Amino acid sequence: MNDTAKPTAEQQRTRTGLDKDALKRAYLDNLFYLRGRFLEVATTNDLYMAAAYTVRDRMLARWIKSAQTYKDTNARTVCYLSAEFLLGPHLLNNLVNLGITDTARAAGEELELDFEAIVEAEEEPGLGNGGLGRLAACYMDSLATLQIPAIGYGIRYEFGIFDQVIVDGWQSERGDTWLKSGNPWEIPRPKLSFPVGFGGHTEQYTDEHGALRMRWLPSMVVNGMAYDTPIMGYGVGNVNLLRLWKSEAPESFDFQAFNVGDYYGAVHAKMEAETISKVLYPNDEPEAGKALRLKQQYFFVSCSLQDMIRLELNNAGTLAHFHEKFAVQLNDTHPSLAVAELMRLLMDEYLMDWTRAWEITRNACHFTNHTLLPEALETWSVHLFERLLPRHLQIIYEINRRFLDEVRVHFFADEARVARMSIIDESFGRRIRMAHLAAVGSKAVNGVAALHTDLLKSTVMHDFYEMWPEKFHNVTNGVTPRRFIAVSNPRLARLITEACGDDRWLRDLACLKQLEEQAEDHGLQAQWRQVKTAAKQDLANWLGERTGFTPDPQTLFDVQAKRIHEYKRQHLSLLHIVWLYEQIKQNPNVELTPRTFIFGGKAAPGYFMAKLIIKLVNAVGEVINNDPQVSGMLRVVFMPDFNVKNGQRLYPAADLSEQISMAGKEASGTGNMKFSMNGALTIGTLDGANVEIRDEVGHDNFFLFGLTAPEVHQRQAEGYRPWEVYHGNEQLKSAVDLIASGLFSHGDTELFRPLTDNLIHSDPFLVLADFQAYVDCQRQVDRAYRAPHHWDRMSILNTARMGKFSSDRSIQDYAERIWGVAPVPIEA
Ligand code: CJB
Repeated sequence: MNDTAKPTAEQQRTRTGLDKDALKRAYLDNLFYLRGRFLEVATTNDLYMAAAYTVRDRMLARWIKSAQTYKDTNARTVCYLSAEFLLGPHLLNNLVNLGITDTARAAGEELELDFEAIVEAEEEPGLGNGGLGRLAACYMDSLATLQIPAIGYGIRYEFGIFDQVIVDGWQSERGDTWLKSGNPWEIPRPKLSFPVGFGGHTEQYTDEHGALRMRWLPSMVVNGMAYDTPIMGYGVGNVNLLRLWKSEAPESFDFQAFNVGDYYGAVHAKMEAETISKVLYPNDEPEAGKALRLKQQYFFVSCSLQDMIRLELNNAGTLAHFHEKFAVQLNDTHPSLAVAELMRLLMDEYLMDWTRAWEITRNACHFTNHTLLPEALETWSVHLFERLLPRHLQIIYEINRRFLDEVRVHFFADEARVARMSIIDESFGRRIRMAHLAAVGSKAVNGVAALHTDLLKSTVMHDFYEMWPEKFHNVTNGVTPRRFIAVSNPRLARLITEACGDDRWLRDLACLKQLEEQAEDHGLQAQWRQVKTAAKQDLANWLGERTGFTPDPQTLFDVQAKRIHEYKRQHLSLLHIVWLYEQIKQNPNVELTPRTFIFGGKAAPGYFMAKLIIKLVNAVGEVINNDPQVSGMLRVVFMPDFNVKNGQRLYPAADLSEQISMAGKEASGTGNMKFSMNGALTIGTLDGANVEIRDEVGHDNFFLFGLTAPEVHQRQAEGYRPWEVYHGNEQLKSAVDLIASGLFSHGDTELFRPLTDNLIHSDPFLVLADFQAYVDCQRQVDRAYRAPHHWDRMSILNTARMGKFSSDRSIQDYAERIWGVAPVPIEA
């Protein structure tokens, strides 16, 4: 290496070349120098770590070049603030994005390594609960691929989402230990850390210009330390940054306390600081009131904004153009404290006046809403704020005071509306409505699918929409075809590339349209079916090893995989299964398409009904799978521990994708897109993005059933009486009764009572109301599957018409309509 300590081009080529020999050499080097091992004695983890370092090394030069170019060109940068990033395994994804999967495989073969076992050894970072966190990860992939300068900011949870194991049919949670064997993808930055205060009080003072100012004297300060992960774009030189914050005590020991003999107290303070980033809250829709969760939110928001301010001051020397430099996207309300924190930093730390600070804040922030569920709309008690964030409370009061004056003028003396729109909810104790704070403090507000945005505008944010119609946008969600086709379903990726003539579709998913012309081609259909059957066989083998039950790949694989929640209605599918079981028992010759029902998903640990639904799936499976009379016709299996990695096994193998939420409840859904891209047909309600998926793939290629959102609303407004539905439908009644009878619970008639009683007497998600329509629709599915050419054609058309649901399209929408950012290309 020369004096400037920068590797020459030649050194870099031999050190980080992409050819097979360079990969082999680097791999053995890394194994030796970073793991202290040679091939004969290396553990699987050593082999994986060496592979990860070898791949990471190949991203570093591009990463540095990206950062340097973004800085030199002073590029406008997206800052995606999210409490969750559900990344999934890195290794194979990075190989695909670097375009060296085949080379790496060949290098591995020459070294006599088991490539699949090495890929399999990676423990995924489960830093998210479900859709919202995975969406953030897809968006990071697309931002890099579209060459848009971006930083993802979040929390480096030591424990991510729990691992799910099934014990006696019940979900049991195990702590996630993703960091146990080390994380080769991150680079710790011990010197890059920021102080974050909590508690204490505020005081007024007069600055040197005679102006009255506020300062906050927190009673506790923690540090947030940066851990950086490179996010590689596909087929480009751009590598963006994911920066996650870990909380630490400012000093590992409080020496003063130590000196007076309070050793325990000193260590305790350190532990308390570290608690903040210790664990992800395992609810996919937030639960109210947990002080630690508010601390987590403030912690990562403050670190992230301080970091942006540092970057801008380094570059521009002033914060006057902060909002021109950064487009800050708030992923749901979890980071909405950014509005108050940016105001505080600009005014209290950088001595800006209110008007200027507000102008910057309102133009920097943008807000995405991801749910209309009332229980998920975050509020925090004023009391908690007083205790933890007294300065922010003052700022929020002032934002609200000014905002409500605007409301009064705009809606001329409509005090009822003022109360509805206020950031402070005065109705049940005083609470801060985080969605209102985010909406007031943002330049744009968006929903995540057309229907969801319409409902947002007509219900929970209606007043805001009336006041600022131009602020509201729809950006329909999307998913990355790199991870969800190329990485998860390489056979399908190869077939598509062959059929399309090239692999441009991976960068421009609309190219899949070319497949349409060949949808009737029996040659392609046969290959298509082979690919699907092979994926089903892989999944069957995996399930066999994990659950002891190996499904038959010749049966229709009917899959519902997502968080377990009553609004998603896994129990609607269960009622159908029980009904089918009865049909076969009563008439063994009944004409049915043999099916395997596969469920997957985690329940929030404190959500009793969701856990009971998991138990019911397993209980029904146990009885049905052991009944020789229905073998070959009906099977039910629960895939344990649904996460990104296991999802990648499911999407390619599904024939039918269940998207059966009560209309109006699922904001978008993204699993629906992953299944459909992989050629599964959807049975679904007109909810979330299903509406748009159906419009894209064609109404004939989608199995639609159930009440629409307005019909749901009407049914509920009229006074929905589920017991009337139950008594009015013989088949439905007998399915519910069979569950209650104890048949699936070894005679215990109490076990599933909470579920059956809830359905009969309350049924908040209209399961019973949609039952008959669902069963009828499933009959159509049955018939369609028995006509293989027809089915294959529909399957091909589903994939062919999924262009709209690439996250590249979503990011393009955000870039053009919301952020106003342009690509900064870095050559590969
Ligand atoms: N969502 O995963 C979450 N967590 C929340 O707290 C709120 C919403 C989901 O976000 C996804 C991404 O936008 C949506 O597709 C999904 O419908 C929604 O439930």
